[in-house]
Amino acid sequence: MTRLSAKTIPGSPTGFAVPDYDRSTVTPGIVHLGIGAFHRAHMAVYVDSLLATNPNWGIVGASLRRPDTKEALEPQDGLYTVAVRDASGTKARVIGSVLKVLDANTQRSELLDLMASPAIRIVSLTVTEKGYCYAPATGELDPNHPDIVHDLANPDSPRSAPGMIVAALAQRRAADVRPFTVMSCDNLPSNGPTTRRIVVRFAELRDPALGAWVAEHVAFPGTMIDRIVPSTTDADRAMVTSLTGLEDAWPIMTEPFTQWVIEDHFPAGRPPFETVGAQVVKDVEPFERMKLRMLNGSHSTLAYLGYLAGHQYVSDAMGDPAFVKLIHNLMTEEAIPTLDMPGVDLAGYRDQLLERFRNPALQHRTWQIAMDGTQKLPQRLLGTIRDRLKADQPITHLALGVAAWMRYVMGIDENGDTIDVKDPLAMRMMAIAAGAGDDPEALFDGLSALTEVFGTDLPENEVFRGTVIEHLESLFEIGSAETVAELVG
Ligand code: CS2
Repeated sequence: MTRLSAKTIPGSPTGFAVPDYDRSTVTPGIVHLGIGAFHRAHMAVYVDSLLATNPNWGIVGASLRRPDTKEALEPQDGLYTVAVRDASGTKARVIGSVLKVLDANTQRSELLDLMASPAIRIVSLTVTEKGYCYAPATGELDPNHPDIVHDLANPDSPRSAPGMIVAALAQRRAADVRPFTVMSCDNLPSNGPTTRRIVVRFAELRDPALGAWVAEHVAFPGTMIDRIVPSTTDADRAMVTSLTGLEDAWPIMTEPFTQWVIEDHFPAGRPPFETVGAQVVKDVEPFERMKLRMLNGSHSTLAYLGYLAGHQYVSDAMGDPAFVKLIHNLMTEEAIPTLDMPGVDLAGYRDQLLERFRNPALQHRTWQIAMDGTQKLPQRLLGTIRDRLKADQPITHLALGVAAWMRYVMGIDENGDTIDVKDPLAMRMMAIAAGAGDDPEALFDGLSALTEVFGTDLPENEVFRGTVIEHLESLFEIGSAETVAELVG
């Protein structure tokens, strides 16, 4: 089988799309840290659409942890296939915007030199929540995080995203080169201001004068990013080959829907993202909050309850009408009332989300979404819960999501089988769960004492405590599916 590459890609293929520009004329303008599946299904696709008219905005991607993306894409000259799937079929498109992938561990100075060069005007990132080395409850840099400790001791050979951004900014400052704009594309709360706080703090810890320079000169626009991207399987690889006739070591599976809302704050310049479907706005925060609380809050709730009920995929959980009703109610009764978005049809947004979650072709594993819950719960469920508690409003559905997470991180499913809990705090949580046994109160008290997740207010709140414990009792007694059915009754 022929491998996808610059040499083998057909000029005018049938049945799939290829770049509509001459890749040899494209030069890098963006460095992207964390070149995983999400970036390749989202921002890289928007950039691919604008390179024909804006060829100086190509992307160089960097992997911070593993070299696997580089290994897959290098023999393909950076080319890869995006397969857009729904019940009506699959559409394939080869994306050419990623010019090169660097492995930050072995090509660190090449990466930092590129980031320091004047041609790079944007450094964007999708390093997942935990890549920011922060305390999720407060959004502040964690100075005791092992990567931050390492990077402060070795500022010229950083391994964290904040360390790398600051190392490159320091080089630019020393060379009198205007700073790049830092654009987070992760699901953090207020991702622009949060990234700014973390990067400025790291720079201050390195050198107060550098911190002041970063605070004064570097822009951190916020973004709301949305596209569902399940991880790729071998069956997906075979399916893509059957569509294109070319072997692709790492194609990307996604849904037809895509959304990108960007705060217009790019003093170093930006490509005309609005010409390729992005919304460029003055204030992105309302959009972020809507998406995190409605989409991601429902997603995590479906993931924990769905996994416990034996559903492998989100679309399987959506096959149970009680689950559909649960997240419909969660959004309508508990999330939407906390949002202030005049002129936006939030009920329409909810219905579109329910439809997206039903997409049977996506095969999005509940286990995938369940990952890193400690980093996700604050912005997906706990912020909404706080707002509602302050207003004396019920939190029944949201609290079930939290209880299901607590039940899930015990690491044993309803059949007594082990759950592979992936989370930076997994070891601590296993120890807490082992100490608590099947006592819901002890489990709640142990897990809610993780102040970097719950803060100090929530564990002490009697309504929160009582509601979560009640749900936990039910999860222990009758299991997830029955608990959901009873609640929506
Ligand atoms: C998901 C998100 O894995 C997860 O936690 O909730 O990745 C979700 O699919 C995206 O945010 C959709 O835009």
